[in-house]
Amino acid sequence: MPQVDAAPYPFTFQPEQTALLVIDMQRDFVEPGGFGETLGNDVTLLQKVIPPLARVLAATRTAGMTVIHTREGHLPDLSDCPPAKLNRGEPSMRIGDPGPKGRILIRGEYGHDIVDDLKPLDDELVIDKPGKGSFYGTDLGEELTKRGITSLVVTGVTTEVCVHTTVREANDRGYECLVLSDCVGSYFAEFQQAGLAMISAQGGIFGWVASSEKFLEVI
Ligand code: TIU
Repeated sequence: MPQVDAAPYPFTFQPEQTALLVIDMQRDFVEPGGFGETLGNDVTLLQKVIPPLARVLAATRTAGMTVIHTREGHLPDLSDCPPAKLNRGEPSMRIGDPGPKGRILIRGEYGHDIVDDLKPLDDELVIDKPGKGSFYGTDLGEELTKRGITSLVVTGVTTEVCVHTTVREANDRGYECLVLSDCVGSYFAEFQQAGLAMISAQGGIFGWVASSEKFLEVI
């Protein structure tokens, strides 16, 4: 079985039972004029994730592994967006407001879609999710079961928000998770560091952490 040099100890996996999960690499989070910027963030900080993630995506496709993408967003009538999420904080624009890349975080809008460099292939599953976790309000669990997937290689944004929530949900559902440190990104350097440390602490309380280089060495 392939073994990745990871913290807190090597991560072993069966490629045919492992999926690459690419979380929320949407224009709304990584480009100006989207949801991330309305929350007051410097979205350019997330763009450094794209080149290593593109390499991992290409390698997992070549290896014939399952690739699954997620997108955070809401229905045009906002019926799946709780008022608590809509009203939280003091955003410069709210979810559903018209922005330069279309309505903020609304399914079907240009800003809601995945960046060109990581565009899903036609046969790759794209999960639309209303929350931070990829399991909440979606059929991700059923889709993984259908495909016989038991391990996840987790990438995407942001480390301490959607990536962490998803890894925690996955743990409680019995999945083994490897998080690729340079393929996840945060608007906050200290949260990136702490978020990754929290995954592998306590003997891998939520899973494993490795660089994309270490993962690419074995697939
Ligand atoms: N704000 C923030 O850091 N993240 C989100 O709102 N969603 C995701 O992380 N995808």
